[in-house]
Amino acid sequence: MTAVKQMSNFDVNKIREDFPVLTQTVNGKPLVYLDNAASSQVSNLVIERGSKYLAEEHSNVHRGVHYLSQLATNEYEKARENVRKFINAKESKECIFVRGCTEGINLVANSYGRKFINEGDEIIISAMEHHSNIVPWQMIAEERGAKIRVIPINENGELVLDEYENLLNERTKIVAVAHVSNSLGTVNPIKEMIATAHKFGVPVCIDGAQAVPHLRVDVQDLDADFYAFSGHKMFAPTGSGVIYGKKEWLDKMPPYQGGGSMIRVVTFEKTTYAGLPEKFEAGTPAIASQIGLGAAIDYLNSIDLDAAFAYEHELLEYATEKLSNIEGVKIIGTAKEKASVLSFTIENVHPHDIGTILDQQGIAVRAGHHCAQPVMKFFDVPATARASFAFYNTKEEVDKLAEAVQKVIEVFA
Ligand code: C6P
Repeated sequence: MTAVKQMSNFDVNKIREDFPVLTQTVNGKPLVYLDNAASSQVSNLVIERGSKYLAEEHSNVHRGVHYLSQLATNEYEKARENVRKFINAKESKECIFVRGCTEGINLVANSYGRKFINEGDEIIISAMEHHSNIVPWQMIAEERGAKIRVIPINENGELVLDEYENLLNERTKIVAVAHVSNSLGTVNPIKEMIATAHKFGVPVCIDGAQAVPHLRVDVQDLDADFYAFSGHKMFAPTGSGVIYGKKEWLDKMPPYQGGGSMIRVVTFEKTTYAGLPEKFEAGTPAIASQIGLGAAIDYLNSIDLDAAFAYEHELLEYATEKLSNIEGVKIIGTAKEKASVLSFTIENVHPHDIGTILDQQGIAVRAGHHCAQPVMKFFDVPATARASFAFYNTKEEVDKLAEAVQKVIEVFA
């Protein structure tokens, strides 16, 4: 047995007071919420901000001269500015509000794809992508007569970077890759990968859904051309999300959807479009949710975020050690650089049974293919059980997870 390390001094109990959902019991046991990669929980600050908006500010944005509409517009744009600062975009108009990471990637695939991808061109993705970063590219590739090329992974769940370099060529029109894998937890060296693509003049679209809630992200430092993420995985409500795009690209790209708000002049003969970001925000947006995202960022800025991220990483290491020490448990995804996610299988037990038995103990994990079927195929498993951590989780919760996993093994022995 390997010795288990001590945790840092991060005051997790104080942080937990900010998240009311964590105080409940489930199946008669205190809730242990370890499904943060699917959706993380929201703090009181976000709940209160949402209530205030609905009680006092609710109105449509960018449309009215009246007081409430102006108020809602100001708050909505303040949220965008919060996002800009949080990811260090140059301008807030480079941060397009979308429903989530999926919509953000679809926006780039459709808009960039229809303009820049042609017959015989190539799109590079990786073997560890979530379906959201596979299917939109397959759809546009089929429409435009382009080919999908895939960066392979190794047994640890790391990208084979030599192969990546070999895939890049004059036919490559875009690279789309995850910052952090949702099924393996691997943190990819995207800064280096972006620099490599840029040597070929190829833009890169990063799926940041699992990165923004766990790592500092600076889109200018990364030199990312596009960067997509979802609010509901970063302590904000569902329906909020962002696709960041460099202005140089977004200016050249056609609108993704047509409708209200994204136009300058409409006649039956011709329509001209609004500038950024409105060009990409057709129709009434998810105003309350995006304001909630702004509040979630306020919350993250109010805590010692670097300490929180470091603590969460220690928790992942602690959990990895604990589960690795249980006979019959196999960790899927053993990359050197990992964040938040611990996928595992238990010999002769289906992951859905693991999920059900853990739920009986009040422990929420995800069991399934995690919308990453090619990853499951690579590791030759039908599914995995996945514990995913946030900075409000505790060492005691990891202990409960390990005990419950032991119980699963006993039940099925
Ligand atoms: N992963 C999970 O349990 P949306 O659904 O648009 O908010 O996010 C899609 C998405 C894109 N990329 C990655 C890396 C993701 O992890 C996700 C969502 C959830 O792993 C739900 S399948």
